[in-house]
Amino acid sequence: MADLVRHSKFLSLILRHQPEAAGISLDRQGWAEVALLLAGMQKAGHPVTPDMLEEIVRTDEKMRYSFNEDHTKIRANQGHSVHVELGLERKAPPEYLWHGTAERFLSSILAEGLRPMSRQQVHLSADQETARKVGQRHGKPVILRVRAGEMHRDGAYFYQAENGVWLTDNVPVQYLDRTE
Ligand code: HQG
Repeated sequence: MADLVRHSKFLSLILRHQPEAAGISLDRQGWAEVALLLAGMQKAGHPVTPDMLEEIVRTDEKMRYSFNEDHTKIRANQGHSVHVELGLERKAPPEYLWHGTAERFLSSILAEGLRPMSRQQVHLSADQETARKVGQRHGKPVILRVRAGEMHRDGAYFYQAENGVWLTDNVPVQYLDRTE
């Protein structure tokens, strides 16, 4: 099991940030060829069989990855730092979304709003519990409420990734409320 986690972290690196670490490239929509990916992972010290890859995708607790229909291609559902066009449809968000961050980022966020930082878009959670977990990854968590409905009515675009995570380009500070 520990092996699968190690391989999954490497997979995330390849499919979101650094495909060249497995000697492969992603297409414009972020897809990698499974056969090339597995060969590249093997060379990089991550021997993963097709069955193991299926298991990694199926059991991932955040649904980070998707296959295409015939499972010859795979991509990350969100979280990229490399430029990809996920082809998501714009979608009207719920009235409120949530962003979990750490206390130490707060003054900067309250000065300039939420920015994508190293990723392509700002990631927002549909519920507070998820936002708390996201925030905890960075330190003492702070949950911000995003007035997404209002932002959308004001003309901002929202997208929802395959795994339910909401995405938008940035969140100006006037749509943010600190909850705790
Ligand atoms: C913060 C994980 C200073 C932002 C999660 C966050 C998520 C600012 C950090 C997904 C800022 C970036 C994304 C500003 C934003 N000044 N700091 N103006 N604007 N920040 O990891 O949202 O496990 O890139 O609050 O579950 O934490 O990778 O983004 O704290 O879904 O699959 O800059 O990643 O999923 O951190 O997390 P991240 P995130 P995975």
